[in-house]
Amino acid sequence: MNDLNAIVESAQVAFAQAVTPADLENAKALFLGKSGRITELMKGMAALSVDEKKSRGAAINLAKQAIEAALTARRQALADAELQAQLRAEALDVTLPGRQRGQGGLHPVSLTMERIEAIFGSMGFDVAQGPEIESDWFNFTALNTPEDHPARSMHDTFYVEGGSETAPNLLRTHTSPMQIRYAVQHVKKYSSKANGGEGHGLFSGDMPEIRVIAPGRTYRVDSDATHSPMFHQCEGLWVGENVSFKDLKFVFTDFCRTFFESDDLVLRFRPSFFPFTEPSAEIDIQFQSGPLAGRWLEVAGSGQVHPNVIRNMGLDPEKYIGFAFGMGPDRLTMLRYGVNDLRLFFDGDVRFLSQFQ
Ligand code: 2NM
Repeated sequence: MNDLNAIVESAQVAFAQAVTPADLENAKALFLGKSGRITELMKGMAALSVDEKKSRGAAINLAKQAIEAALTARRQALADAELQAQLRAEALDVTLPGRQRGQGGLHPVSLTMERIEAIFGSMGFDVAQGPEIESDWFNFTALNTPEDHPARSMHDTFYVEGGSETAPNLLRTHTSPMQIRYAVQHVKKYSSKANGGEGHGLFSGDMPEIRVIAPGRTYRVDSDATHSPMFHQCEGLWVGENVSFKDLKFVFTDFCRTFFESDDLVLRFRPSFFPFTEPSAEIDIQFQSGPLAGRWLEVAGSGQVHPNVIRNMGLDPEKYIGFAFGMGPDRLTMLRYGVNDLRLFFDGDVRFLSQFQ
């Protein structure tokens, strides 16, 4: 019987040394396979007597059962170990915070535009938007800009293919053409024979005042640290029967103090020239506190709308008068947030842009 015990023991050792299921099946073949140790012993019984077969057979069967039991136990142990390894590998830390979805936000210049629209909106100004590809008429002629004005040259203005008397042929260099479009629509809406013109085709009847701002993209042939070929503008227009420079001063002072959240901010109107206004003035502001205190900063151009422009709106300049102004939201954004390079606004770098959320 010692031989059988020795076989069982060596099977247990072989099974214990198997570290993978394949190892284990190979070890099993050595003992229980077709030419394994146990099978060989069975074959060796052929020469034995009937009695000897009985006792020897029973002993071999016991050994075989012991080996099968060891095999089953080892199979289970390897399967358990594999499951444990898999569970460890696939472990989830359910206490980790989830990954947040990136939140988008408005561009700093868009934030400024919205701010400008909200402030002027609260003062009763409408917001008008229109074409960026304009005709020569709306961009220059209607705005009293002479044929030989340098702004019309190809060094300053982007011209596009085609173009005729009525067709668009350039990228607007300011948003004032939209002021003309808006005013013409406004005048058409209120003019009728009942309260209409005087024979010269110009409207001198009753109408609500024109109060509008035109924010949007504008284009000029210019590119350096402080000029971008595409930039933003917001122009304002207030036309009525009794609108004066003092209204412009009041409205723009109120706007600047609200926009910059600075109640003691001071304005200065400096004489200037624009073809579409007469008289004209640059508007400078001065902060009384903060990093920019004491310096005069130019923020807008302005003036009383030229009678020729009033006429091109379809209005009688003997009756109607108004003021207009134009400012650069890109520059206002730089001042408000302390940004020193205009190009940062147009690079699209999220590390810069995300700071405004
Ligand atoms: C400026 C400066 C001064 C302006 C004039 C007009 C219009 F349509 F009434 F003629 N819109 N905007 C204007 C006046 C714009 O920008 C520096």
